[in-house]
Amino acid sequence: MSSAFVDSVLAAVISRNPAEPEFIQAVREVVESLDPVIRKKPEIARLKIVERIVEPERQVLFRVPWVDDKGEIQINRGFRVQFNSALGPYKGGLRLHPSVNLGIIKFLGFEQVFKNALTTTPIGGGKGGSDFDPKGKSDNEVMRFCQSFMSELFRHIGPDTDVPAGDIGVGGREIGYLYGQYKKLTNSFTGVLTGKGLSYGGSLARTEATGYGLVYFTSRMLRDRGADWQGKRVVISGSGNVAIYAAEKIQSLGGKVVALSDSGGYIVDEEGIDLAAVKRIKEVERGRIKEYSGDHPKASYTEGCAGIWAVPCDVALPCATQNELDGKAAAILVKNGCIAVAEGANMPSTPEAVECFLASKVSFGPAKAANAGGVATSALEMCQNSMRLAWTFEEVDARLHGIMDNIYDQCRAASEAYGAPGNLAAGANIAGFLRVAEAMTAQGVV
Ligand code: NDP
Ligand code: 2IT
Repeated sequence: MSSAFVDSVLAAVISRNPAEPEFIQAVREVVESLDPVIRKKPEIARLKIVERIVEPERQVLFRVPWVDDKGEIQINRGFRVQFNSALGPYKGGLRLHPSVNLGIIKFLGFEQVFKNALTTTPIGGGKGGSDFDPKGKSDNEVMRFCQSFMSELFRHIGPDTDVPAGDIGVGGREIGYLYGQYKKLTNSFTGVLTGKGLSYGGSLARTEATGYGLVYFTSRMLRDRGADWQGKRVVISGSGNVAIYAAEKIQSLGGKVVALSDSGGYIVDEEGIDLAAVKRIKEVERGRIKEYSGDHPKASYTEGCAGIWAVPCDVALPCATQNELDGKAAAILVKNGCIAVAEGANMPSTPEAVECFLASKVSFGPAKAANAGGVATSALEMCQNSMRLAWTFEEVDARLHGIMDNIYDQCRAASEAYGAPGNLAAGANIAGFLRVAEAMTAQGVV
């Protein structure tokens, strides 16, 4: 829905942030759903909360020089966008991928603000990363890059200021190197990064949290349709951290994951994906999903990742990257009888795809709600670090489950209170926004 208010906010964002299509897309999606909020609460417009919320509090861009194994000097660009600290220290991941630019980090940081608000844990929103490509690099090259990246980043972060974590291309190995360099430069052992190894302050269940949380959220979507995971055919894009642990939880609940992908292509295994093999290929060998078909002769591999949405399924979970599922793919999913789509990745569905799901009465779980389990568990890691205590896997998982249920309830309640019953995308935007807006209002014009 559009109004003079929405149009004027969007026009200003577009003119101030040209050439940042992903950021504009993310802002448009949120701001358009705020129309009923502005009508009900005129003080939001008077205090210019929306106009303030679309402007990052601080953006840091820096040079990241490092020396490769051949002795050649390489130069990458580093980013940290500290978007909003109304609810707590900036919190959000670091992405290492050649496609990274300021607009992508801003879209991710903007989404993170509302996602983190939905978790109800005390964290603001931020995001960072670099156009460094970890693929094909040696461990030593990755270490030298991470050390150089942290040599600048360390002055901008801190356990009560800004707490980065992982995202695409940043897992346990990278967090370890980043943490080591931070510790050396500051001579302090703090909870400044999350996703740490268990031997130096990490939390049990953080590795699993985004995927498990996504499945807990989707379980609620299915329950509202009188359904569960038993016997469901599931297609998951990606084969990284989020995809693998979503698949693991689905299998334990009786669902059958039949397809996974990476940026090269996708595999289909009608017998159900052998997750131990995927973990070996992806987590241990850092290989390609194509290798799965080598020792699984009944499985097929298809070049190109976009075709995965044509594999018939009951539930689809896009868990790779932004705009990976477009209107055409959405229409095919609907035609094949898909009943639920939940976003493990950030903004994986294009606006046309979201429109198609909503119009076709497919249950749709938006990223900022459905994938919030990762950052929620990061907040639990911060909490354990502050207490200098470590909870059991069961304790962290139970808290995660409770947080995902609570996010689902917030989304549903907001969708009903603001005239879009059952539209969880609108509900997530409104519930997340209201929490940040209340804190910003209380804290004055800062
Ligand atoms: P990983 O790096 O572990 O895995 C990423 C997966 O997505 C890989 O299979 C990768 O394939 C694929 N992929 C990445 N970029 C592209 C692309 N441009 N086209 C096609 N496939 C691509 O990352 P995560 O699993 O951690 O992250 C996946 C998504 O989930 C991202 O959108 C991230 O922002 C989001 N997310 C992550 C959270 C976390 O805690 N890690 C929390 C919440 C959201 P390939 O190896 O070929 O590049
Ligand atoms: O998109 C995300 O929520 C993440 N990459 C996780 C961020 C975090 O701080 O754990």
